[in-house]
Amino acid sequence: MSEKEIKSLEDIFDAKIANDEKIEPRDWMPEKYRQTHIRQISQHAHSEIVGMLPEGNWITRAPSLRRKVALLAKVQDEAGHGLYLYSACETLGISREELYDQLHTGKAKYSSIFNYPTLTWADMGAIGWLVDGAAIINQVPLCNTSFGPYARAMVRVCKEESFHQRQGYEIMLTLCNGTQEQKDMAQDALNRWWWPSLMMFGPTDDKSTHTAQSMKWKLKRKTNDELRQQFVDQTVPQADLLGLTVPDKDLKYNNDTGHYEFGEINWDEFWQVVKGYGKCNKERINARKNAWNNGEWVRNAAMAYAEKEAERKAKQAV
Ligand code: FAQ
Repeated sequence: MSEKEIKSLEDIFDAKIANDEKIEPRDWMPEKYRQTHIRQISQHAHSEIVGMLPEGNWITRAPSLRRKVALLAKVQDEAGHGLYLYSACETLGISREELYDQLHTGKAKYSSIFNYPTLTWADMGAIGWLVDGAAIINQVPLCNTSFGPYARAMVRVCKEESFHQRQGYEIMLTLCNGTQEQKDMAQDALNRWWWPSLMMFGPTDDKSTHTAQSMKWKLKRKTNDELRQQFVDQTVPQADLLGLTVPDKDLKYNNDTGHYEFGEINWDEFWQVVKGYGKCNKERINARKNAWNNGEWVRNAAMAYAEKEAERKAKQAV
């Protein structure tokens, strides 16, 4: 392709971004745009399926049939989110096998939050309330992201995340209206999940490597710090309503700005977890690798069936 032809494709691409039109898989796009999307969408997909593990751990121990059904449905939803996202990612020209390989070999990241253990039933409440709450705040703007398949996947994901957030908050509410022991359990879960939830939004804007370019491409519609602030502003009043204390001695409402100011995040802890040294990193990756290896016969059987069906249809067509 001549330089002139590339320039004209770039102009069409830039005009689409400027006019808030969607970029679709068959459209020309800069190679860096494609790679950045593969990185973010695949990391998002991996987070969804690794994110099934901490809660899956509690399905057999849910305290009632009602709680079990809701938790089971939620964990299944996360698998569905992974599927929409892997499919969206595949439209960018990368195969599902390559994507899984990147997860299993540590080449691709997944959200830091899923490397923390789930120690009590209250953690199911805290995850729904805080982790899914943070996920919604991060993902609602992504419904308007510039790449069509990602934006469309996010619409359904967000609807389901909203149910997840409510089921978590309802668990917290029940515990907080229960015995002192139950309320203590809820407080302990908040103490352990609060700071990791703030870390989910990623490094501060001045340390974020991708935000500036991703904002220009309208992949990201809000910065990490903007979303984190929105989460704190929305969640602190919810903690007040539960009668719980947010574990941050520096937290205070600023009447002038209309926002909560909060304490320093432990970024050393964040980077340690991202680099693989969190409490559960090894366990999570091993669980995913085992699922992949144990599922080999299912994939083979499905492929063999698909091949036989194709052969049968080809014969019929003759
Ligand atoms: N964990 O330059 P930035 C869910 C990495 S919700 C690990 O700011 P970017 C629902 C980042 O990849 C959770 N790594 O990066 C659910 C980059 O490294 P790289 C998933 C992190 O992409 C609930 C480096 O740091 N949600 O799963 C994290 O512009 C309950 C520099 O960072 C999404 O993925 C982190 N927290 O902004 C499921 C949403 N933060 O790639 C089950 C879509 C940053 O250069 C149960 N993703 N890093 O090696 C995004 O919005 C963005 O990718 C951000 C990061 C905001 C996460």
